Amino acid sequence: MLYPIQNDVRNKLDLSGIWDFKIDPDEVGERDGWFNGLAEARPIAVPGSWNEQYEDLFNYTDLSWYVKQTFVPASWCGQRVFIRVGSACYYGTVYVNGVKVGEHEGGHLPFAFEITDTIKWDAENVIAISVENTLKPTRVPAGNMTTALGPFASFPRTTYDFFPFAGLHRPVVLYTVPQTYIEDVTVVTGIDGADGTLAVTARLNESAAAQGEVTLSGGARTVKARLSFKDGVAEAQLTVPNAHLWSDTDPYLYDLTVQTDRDRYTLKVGIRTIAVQGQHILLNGKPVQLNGFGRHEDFFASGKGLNLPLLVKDYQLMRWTGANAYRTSHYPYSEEEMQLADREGFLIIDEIPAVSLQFESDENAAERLRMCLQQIDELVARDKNHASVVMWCVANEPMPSSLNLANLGASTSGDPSVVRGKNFLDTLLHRARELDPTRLVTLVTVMGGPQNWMQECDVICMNRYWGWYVMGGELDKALASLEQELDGVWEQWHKPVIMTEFGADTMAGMHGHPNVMWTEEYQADFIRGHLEVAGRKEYVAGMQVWNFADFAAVQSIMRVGGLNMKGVFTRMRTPKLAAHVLREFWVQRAEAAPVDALEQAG
Ligand code: BDP
Repeated sequence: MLYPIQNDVRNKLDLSGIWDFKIDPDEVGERDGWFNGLAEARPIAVPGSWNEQYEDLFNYTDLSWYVKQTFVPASWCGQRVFIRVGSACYYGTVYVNGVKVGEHEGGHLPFAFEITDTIKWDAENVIAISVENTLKPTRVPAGNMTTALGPFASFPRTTYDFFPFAGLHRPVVLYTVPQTYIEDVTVVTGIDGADGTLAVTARLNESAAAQGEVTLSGGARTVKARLSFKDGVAEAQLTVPNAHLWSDTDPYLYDLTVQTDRDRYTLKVGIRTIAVQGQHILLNGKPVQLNGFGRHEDFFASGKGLNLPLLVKDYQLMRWTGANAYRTSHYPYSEEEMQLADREGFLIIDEIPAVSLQFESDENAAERLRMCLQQIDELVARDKNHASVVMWCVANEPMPSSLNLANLGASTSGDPSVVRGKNFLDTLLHRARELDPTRLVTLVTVMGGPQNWMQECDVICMNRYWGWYVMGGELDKALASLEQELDGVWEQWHKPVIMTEFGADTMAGMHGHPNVMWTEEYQADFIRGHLEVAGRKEYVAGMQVWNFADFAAVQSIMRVGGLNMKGVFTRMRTPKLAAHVLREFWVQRAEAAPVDALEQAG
């Protein structure tokens, strides 16, 4: 799915701004024609979650309506017009001038509907979008599950540890394309000696025959090839002599333009390869470490809404720590963020919203599987051309019913959800691999989870809380257990290992000597200890701290002030002591290293 662009043939109108807003807890809006306008509406910002914009809406996740009036430029008449929503969390229904034009299930991914015939050219158009994020057991991620958690239950009742922010989280735009237009472009890059190769596939919206051209430009060089569309599809191979490769340390991007006689589309392309060999992940044939964070789209007032200044600031702070990678825990991040990752040279593990999947019954599993497959399809369609995206992640901490943190070695045999989960997860991994054989695929495992769920992964990704949820306060013992477990995992799989989560809740400003839990010293020592263990293991291909910054979680006795405080930065982005530890390992030690040890190892 192409990101809407403005050029000489395509137009776009961003409807970000203040919209009218009204909650609809009794679900009368459709019957009463709220899509024509809202009585007694209040203003709300789009993009943004509604929960932090109004205190009385904080815990509200059910149906709400957004309305905006806009003229459409008369000069667009004769072109095809689409409305595109970057993310409606969780279910969005779009109306234009009273006509329902489409609906979409699942947050964090874009969707678009053609509205050419619904537009008024001589008057304002009424755009209405209803959104609801009701927590339901069959949704992905799931909520309102019946569990026996008692006092440990959270409010709202999620199955996951972040606030269920709701609303239009990313821009709503109108855009145009010509009658016959370039609907999709896929670019696969490769390296042949000093040359770069690009296999380009372009698809039109109709199965027409047409002629076109693809051009790659960058620096002083331009490379072109003809595109002969047959049944709406054309393929071309480009070779770039002495290519300037893309990497985390030198994120060079070319401009790739696909052109027909009617349409033109340009995107940024980085030439790079990603692969696994033995214990290493190879970027452009050389071992690379994916060091950084698990993160969240989360901030004061904007909630999960796209917040561009925050995005730029977060990239700067991540770079300051020396990070070169992160995981889009626990859902796809904005397209703007992926573009920035290409430009700034971050290596991304790109994750669908399948957090804390459970497999308690065939019926619920089937419903969730349908949704996860849709999310993989939509994510790959959206992000397949980003150089930064090196790995697809199909689940975070899926768990069997018999999981017992208090007894990690407990046998799960006889638990039908283990077999159900294995089939489910294999299906997801296979789908991702089939859609995109050029990237790595993985899932992220939970402490104590079934070993064989990792079987089909290219890279073993582990979330481990030795020294926090297990052996809290006993760092030496915890780190010994970590080391033992890591070696065991390597022995079993002989695949590169990334620690995708390890972290300790830390109240900024709380200090202690000795370093008791919750102090900045404990978090600093905890992270130092983990990085030291990892530094002794050749097969560890990345350390990703949980979390980059403190973030809004659900209320419970586990979360002070409703925040998960495992950030190395506070929610306001002030560094804790641990941020300096990361800088010491990832910047100072790296700079002090006499030769590139990794390259030598390769
Ligand atoms: C892991 C989850 C993550 C949580 C983290 C924690 O993947 O979403 O926030 O634990 O407890 O299990 O801090």
